[in-house]
Amino acid sequence: MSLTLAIIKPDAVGSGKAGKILAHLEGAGFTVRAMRLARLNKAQAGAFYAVHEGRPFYDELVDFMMSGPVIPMVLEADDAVASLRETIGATDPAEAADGTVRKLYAESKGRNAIHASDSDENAAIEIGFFFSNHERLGL
Ligand code: IDP
Ligand code: MG
Repeated sequence: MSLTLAIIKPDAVGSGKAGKILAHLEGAGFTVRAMRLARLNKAQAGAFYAVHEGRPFYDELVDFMMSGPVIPMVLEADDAVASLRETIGATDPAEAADGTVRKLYAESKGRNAIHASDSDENAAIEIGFFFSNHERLGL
């Protein structure tokens, strides 16, 4: 078993889809090991997505991620990072496979309902970003 970080993004929380997305993730076999509701400020949203700094969509992405509450969660599964990427689908919902979270619930490439870590290394960093007590939680 391994861990990854998901974030239900402000578009999905704001439109009342968080519960359906959580049920979808549980139905896909993920176990929720930690979860909270957070409100990111500009510095936090900018730091979380620092890898994208300089890209044309960076400012829009930071503004979007601080536009409303988000729900970060630690998910556990076999090969959690790759499994979650498959479960959420492609970045752009127009290109996401049928039955994926983004195909079902995302509005657009920018407002795409959910974040998922892209490597074990980044999962560890991103879990630490939201769950500073993750060692105490046994994660
Ligand atoms: P990912 O979330 O599928 O890993 P990344 O390429 O890491 O996709 O991009 C991070 C986030 O930035 C995306 O989830 C999306 O919200 C936003 N984003 C990426 N590309 C674009 C774009 O071309 N236009 C608008 N927003 C984008
Ligand atoms: Mg990414």
